[in-house]
Amino acid sequence: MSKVLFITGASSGIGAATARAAVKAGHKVALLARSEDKLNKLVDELGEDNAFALPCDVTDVEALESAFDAAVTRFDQIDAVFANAGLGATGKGTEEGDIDNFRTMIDVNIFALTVTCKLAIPYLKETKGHLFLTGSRAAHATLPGSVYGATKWFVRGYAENLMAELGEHDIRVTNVNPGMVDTPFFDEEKPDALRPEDVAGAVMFALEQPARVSVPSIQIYPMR
Ligand code: NJP
Repeated sequence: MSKVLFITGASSGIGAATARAAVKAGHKVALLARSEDKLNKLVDELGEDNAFALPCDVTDVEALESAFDAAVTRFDQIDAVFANAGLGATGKGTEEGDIDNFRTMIDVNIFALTVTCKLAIPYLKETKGHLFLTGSRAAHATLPGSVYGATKWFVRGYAENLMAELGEHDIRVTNVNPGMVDTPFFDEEKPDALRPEDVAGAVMFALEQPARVSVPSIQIYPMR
């Protein structure tokens, strides 16, 4: 059955790969990110019947609300929301880290993700839908002084709390925890890392499970 996915962080990396995998599987996608040009290119690639670009900064609550409205106006419903936008792995700890970077990571990885999940709930209640949150292997490790890692520990704990809240509405929650993935998240290529398509494949696996099956957490790591 065709589903409608609302994907943040869809202009590149894991979000764009998930959009491609979803459309290939016969689903429709609403695509959010700030880079309008990249979203428009992806819509051209995926087809206007299947994909809808919603350029916005996810830290802007009103813009996010409008994006949900526009997605439902366009596709009638939302079956899955992928709160995936995120950034910030500098490898630096708290002493060496940059304060503006701390603020951006907290704004996007924590605040915007939380608002995305909150705004998703009424739509997912209607469809008994599926909420995905992108966490990280960094939430299954201790990285000295890492604020980025700590934002992903938030995602891990928050996903568990959401599962406890949303289960009674038959909304499934999946926390996606990739190891290193070769995406624009890093300035340089990572040849031994996962490819974004690998993570997209894991997301699609969880999405396509029958309603009786919950996949609370995905851990997907490179072999090396
Ligand atoms: O990275 P990238 P990934 N408003 O840079 C968007 C996590 N993760 O796919 O706005 C709206 O290709 C940005 O779009 P734009 C990671 O923490 C990764 O690897 O146009 N959108 C782009 O589409 C993150 O949560 C690795 O710049 C905003 C997207 O976010 C998720 O995977 C490992 C935005 C980032 O895509 C996707 O990252 C891991 C804003 N304010 C977890 N700010 C890894 N790559 O190794 C950013 O464990 N975006």
